[in-house]
Amino acid sequence: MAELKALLFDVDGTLADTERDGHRVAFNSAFAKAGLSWQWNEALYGELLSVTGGKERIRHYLDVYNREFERPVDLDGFIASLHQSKTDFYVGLLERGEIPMRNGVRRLLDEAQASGLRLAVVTTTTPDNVTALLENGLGKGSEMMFEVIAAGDVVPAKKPAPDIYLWAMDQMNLRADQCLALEDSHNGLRSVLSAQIRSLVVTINGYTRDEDFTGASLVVDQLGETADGSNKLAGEIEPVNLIDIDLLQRVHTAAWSA
Ligand code: XBP
Ligand code: MG
Repeated sequence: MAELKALLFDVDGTLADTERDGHRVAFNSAFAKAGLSWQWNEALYGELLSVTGGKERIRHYLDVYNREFERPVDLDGFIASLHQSKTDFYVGLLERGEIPMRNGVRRLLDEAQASGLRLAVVTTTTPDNVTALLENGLGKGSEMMFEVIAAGDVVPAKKPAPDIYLWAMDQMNLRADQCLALEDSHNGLRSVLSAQIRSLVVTINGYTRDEDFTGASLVVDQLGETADGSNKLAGEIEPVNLIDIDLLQRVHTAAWSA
């Protein structure tokens, strides 16, 4: 049984509830600025989240929901510049402090550091977004807490492909049985499990609560801030009151002795 050495954190939906009031709003601002009449409402955005990656999501929208749009000759360039504008709006939202970190994130990161666990970010979102979220949500320099930030186009195949997790573990010289992942979505779960990581804690959010989390070690509503701040939704582990390092150690042991 390998010892738990590192926690790998997803970003969107896991560190912060960024999608509905963050990314979605930024996409709409970028569309308006470009003179496009596209509007992604909350329900449509929920459907669009089936595709990870902002550029990939715009393309999927054109392929499935807006086939009548007259595509520019350089569609890749058009999507890339629209997406850059979206990133600028999104970073602006974060700089104005509009997206807080989720409950228990700061606490768990502090506990993990104190107990000597190594930390990484593993996400499909753009690196600038990660920097802005961490700096504004956890304070200047907080990025340094993470040994590796695996983000965006560093691998061509985004989640649910395993590539971003494999890339992060390779950078850290770690094996799957030394890592525990924290995710919020089915696509994230598929990426983790395909990378052969068996210890997986899912914290659901509004968009992901009804997704299939078969294969997760533990599904909870949140990491929790106080002693009984976390409620278990699925998983064999007992008892679950708060997601702390002791609990994550138990999750890891159970996952690899099953
Ligand atoms: C979430 C995503 C991202 C964001 C938008 O990924 O799929 O695409 O919605 O970010 P994760 P970008 O949960 O793995 O962090 O527009 O920068 O892609
Ligand atoms: Mg996520």
